[in-house]
Amino acid sequence: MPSEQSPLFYPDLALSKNAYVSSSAEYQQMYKKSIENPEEFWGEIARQFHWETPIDSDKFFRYNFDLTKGPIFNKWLDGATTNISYNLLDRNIRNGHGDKIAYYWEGNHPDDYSRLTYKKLLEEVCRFANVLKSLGVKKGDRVAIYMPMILEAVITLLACTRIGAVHSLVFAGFSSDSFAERITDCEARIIVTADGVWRGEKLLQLKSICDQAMAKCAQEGHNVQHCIVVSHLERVTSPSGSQRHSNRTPMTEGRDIWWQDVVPQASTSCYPEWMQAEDPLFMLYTSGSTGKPKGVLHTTAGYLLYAATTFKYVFDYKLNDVYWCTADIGWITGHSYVVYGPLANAATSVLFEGTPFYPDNDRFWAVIDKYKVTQFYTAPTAIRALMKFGEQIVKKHNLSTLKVMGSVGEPINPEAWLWYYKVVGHEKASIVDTFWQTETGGHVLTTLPGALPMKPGAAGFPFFGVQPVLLDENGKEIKGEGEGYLVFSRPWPGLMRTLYGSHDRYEVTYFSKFPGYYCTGDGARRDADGYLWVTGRVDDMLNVSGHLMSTAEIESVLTEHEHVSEAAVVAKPHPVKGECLYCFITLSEQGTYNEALLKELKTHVRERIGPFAQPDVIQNAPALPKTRSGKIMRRILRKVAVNDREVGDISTLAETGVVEQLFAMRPPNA
Ligand code: 6R9
Repeated sequence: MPSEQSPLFYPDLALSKNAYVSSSAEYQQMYKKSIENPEEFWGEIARQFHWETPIDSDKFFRYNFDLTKGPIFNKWLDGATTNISYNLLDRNIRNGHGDKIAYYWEGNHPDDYSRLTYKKLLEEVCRFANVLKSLGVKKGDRVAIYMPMILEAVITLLACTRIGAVHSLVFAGFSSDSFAERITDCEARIIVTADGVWRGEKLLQLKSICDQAMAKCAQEGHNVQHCIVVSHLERVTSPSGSQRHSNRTPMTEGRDIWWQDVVPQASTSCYPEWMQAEDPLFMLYTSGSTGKPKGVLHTTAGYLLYAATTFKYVFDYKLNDVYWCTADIGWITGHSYVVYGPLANAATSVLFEGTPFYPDNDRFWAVIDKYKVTQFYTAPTAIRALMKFGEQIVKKHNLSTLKVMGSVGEPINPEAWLWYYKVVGHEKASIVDTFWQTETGGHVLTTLPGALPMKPGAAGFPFFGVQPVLLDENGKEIKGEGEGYLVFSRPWPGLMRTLYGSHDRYEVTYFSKFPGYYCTGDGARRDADGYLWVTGRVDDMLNVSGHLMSTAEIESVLTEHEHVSEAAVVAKPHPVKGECLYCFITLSEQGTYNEALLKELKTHVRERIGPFAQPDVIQNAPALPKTRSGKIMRRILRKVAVNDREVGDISTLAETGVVEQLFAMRPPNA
């Protein structure tokens, strides 16, 4: 494990000099203020935004993190009213940024690109807001979204915020089953999607997935009233050349509406709905360790402050910079750092529809070169995948504009960090390894690019207002060097407020393990220099290419198969994906372990959850290692997965012979 012996990498002097925060001392000073005087710290930031009803300083923030003292709550700027789209668009236009580019859109095919200014974005947002209104969408209603990386996706999110509707975006890589479950859970009556999208050379028929999802919802008694469909395929270039794809998806009369039939004629002005600071802004599902997804709910004022402030300081964004986050808008990174954070800072961003590998493996570098990107934000899994193609392909492009490069989604291994730093960033750009979660709304641990030296693999230090604590199993604080559960002892504005429709589950999941603390579910160690190293999940969660999923959700899908009586899933380290799924299945008497069964199971997981969840290995396990109380010992399964016979103490197992049997039965390709 890397440690305090790791080399320190200092920020480039010129970058440091011009940065918002230029030194460790300056960071310490600001951090201290944010902890000791949050009203003043966040109040100064809040004053840069528009409040229709002013902030009541008596209600600046309130919280309870201790279940023994009553319900858990966390409120910021209660009583103030505002509208997010107004702050992101109208306010920036009033400040003279109307003609500034909000997004450069870069299509899957390099021939397809466009751009949108702040002024035009506001017009489009108003148009679509008016369409939603005309379909009866009101403040507080949920709108489910299943969209690719196109400008209409951003427009849809902001149109919801314009009228106070709560958006619930589902990553367009989830299966129809997963989408249906999420539509029903949030009771959305309106869906927004596109007919389809090219991802590399693959065509994804998004609207047919929505059709299947809507049919499933109907079976559950939930009827979707309208599905608005962007006609996208016929305006883009297909991989086979310039011919357009005009195979239009079937539309259900009375329910389905083409975006292009209703949006262009709608009015370009729409008065914003003034929202209470604590009114819901959006929900976003994340995997829960019981298997049922959790609808993480973020509210208005606090989220705005936090997304805006983290974006500004962590990427050190200046007005002429061009910023690019490669995350899909279906994930929290896309919400906070493709949409809300950048727009709150009047930033110019790249919105990229494609993949790093199309038309060639240098697409990321080509796009950075094309738009002269200054801040680039991606995931370790992408870096590891691109490292394989060597340095030459990177060097073909001019990447000298890069100042800050971010990493997110999982711990970054030092090897990938060094490659990113040396080959992509020319040892000049600072790396920010941002640790955070869907639940935290924005970055909570990172270094600031001009202020603090970096250590490859360490997330670093808390962002302003964030107070991390390491606890041991008994809840005792580990001060100084050491490793433990990563928890937070006080709220910051962007921390989620509840799980949609299930405040009990919210309290139990995040606040019951250690009274008084928000529990991340990750472990971390603090080194002698105070750097925090996130070591990964301590609960039953898996992180495959930055996609978080629970063992329980995969296991329950595997056991849906009539011949699988029991399943246990563990993470196995993977050179590109970070982790991959290693599954153990116990078959029923009728079942036979063969190629056909493995194929069926893999397809089933893809269909029920999504392609990203496909198992890499499925091993036959006549029995699973269990304690006498029947608890599966995943610790042992993780050893089997990596073929490490140092399994440690197995005396608590009901049957010790199981372990040897599992090692003997490892599939040859595992
Ligand atoms: C933003 C996002 C959250 C989980 C989190 C942790 C892992 C994210 C990380 C990281 C180490 C980093 N994670 N960033 N681990 N270093 N820089 O990814 O949200 O999808 O909710 O995942 O991802 O395990 O708990 P989300």
